[in-house]
Amino acid sequence: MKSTIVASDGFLREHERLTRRFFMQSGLTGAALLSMTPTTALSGQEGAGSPKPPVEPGKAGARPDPYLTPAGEFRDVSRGTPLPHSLPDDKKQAVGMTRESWSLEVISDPDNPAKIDQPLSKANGTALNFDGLLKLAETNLVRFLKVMSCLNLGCPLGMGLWEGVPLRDVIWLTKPRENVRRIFYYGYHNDDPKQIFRSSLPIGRVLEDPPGIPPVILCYKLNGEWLDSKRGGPVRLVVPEAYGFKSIKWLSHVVLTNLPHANDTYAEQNNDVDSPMKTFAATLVIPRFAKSGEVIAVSGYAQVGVSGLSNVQVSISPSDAEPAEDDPWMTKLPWIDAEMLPAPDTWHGLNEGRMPADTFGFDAAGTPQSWPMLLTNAHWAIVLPGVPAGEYTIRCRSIDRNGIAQPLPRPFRKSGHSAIEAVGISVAD
Ligand SMILES: Nc1nc2c(c(=O)[nH]1)N[C@H]1C(S)=C(S)[C@@H](COP(=O)(O)O)O[C@H]1N2
Ligand SMILES: [Mo]
Repeated sequence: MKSTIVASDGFLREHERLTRRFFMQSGLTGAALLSMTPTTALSGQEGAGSPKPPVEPGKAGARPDPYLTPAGEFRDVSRGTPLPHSLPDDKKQAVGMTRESWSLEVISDPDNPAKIDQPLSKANGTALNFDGLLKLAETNLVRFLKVMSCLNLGCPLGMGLWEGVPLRDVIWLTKPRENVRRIFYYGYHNDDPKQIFRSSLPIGRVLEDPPGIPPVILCYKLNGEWLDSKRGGPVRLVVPEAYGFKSIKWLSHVVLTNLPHANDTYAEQNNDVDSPMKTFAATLVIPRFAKSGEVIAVSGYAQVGVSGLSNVQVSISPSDAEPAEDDPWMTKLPWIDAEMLPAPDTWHGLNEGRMPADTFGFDAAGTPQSWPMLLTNAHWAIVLPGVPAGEYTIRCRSIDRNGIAQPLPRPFRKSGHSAIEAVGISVAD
């Protein structure tokens, strides 16, 4: 039942820094901290990878510890042969994958036409170019934190500060009149229809934002830098509350359609394409061995989905007393509240470590208005009481802002990961 735990090195470093403070306050000594082994598999394969060596407390905090994932450290799940971001520069220039050559067409769907008066098209010479996009940003720039998470993986791909222009500003430029029920959109796909990777949204979601959720954006910056080719640059769509497949890279076309249903490429692979991000907890640092009667320090992160995060709970129970069959959601385990750790005080990777002004959910001083913040990662830690010798299983779960414990309220795999993670620990005298 052990789920995937994959994190970037940077993510672990930040985690070490946050948890060290907590464990020191809890009276844990350096030796106890030294015995902790991150469970993180860094190979990118489900359940694979060798455990990392123990954390050296002396080193934690000695170097920059990014909470934000540097662009190059995101996990990459892009499709395409060749991968569009691996094309040579002159080819990128020729196909519109550079800031100089990029343009976006916003047109009506010929099969299910939406009535729009002024399509943005290459044929009319009205397609939006990069300068035009930056012009829109002068009056309506949007920045928000979001964890990029793949519906089909058990662990986030990276945490970013995404910056761009609301997609609706560009939709309005086309003067839509009627019969607009959805949009679908895609990016450069080697001019091979078989390689197209398309996603879609109801027009209502583009025009209006649910409370506490930022707009859908045409994104051109990540962590304050131009969005690089690997992350979908020069321009990708970013849908804040959605799994990664809605955030199309190398964006080239937005189509307004009267089609009433989703036509995402991801739907063809048996995915629930209307599923916003779920809340779940996972461990990052957990001992595989412990001494009987001695406390056990465990820490991890939680992805904060659309229902928010109230807290994280951890259980330790004998491995031979597995959860009963009539308790599939494991509600009867001895759950103990963990401590949610504060937001980073320095945003390593951003200019001067500061969150820029006008970032969604932050005040003018660059402090988050609430934490944990929706659609980001939060860190937690706990010191479990000692137990007698034996084999144990440690589990963790999130409790969302509605008070609902993981894996509920949406336990099905094809709507995103939410299975409760289980890690074994041997306790000896
Ligand atoms: N054009 C294009 N956009 C794409 C994809 C793709 O294959 N092609 N993959 C999607 C999926 S499934 C995910 S999870 C995210 C991953 O974003 P990242 O590579 O920035 O982490 O990109 C999405 N956007
Ligand atoms: Mo994905």
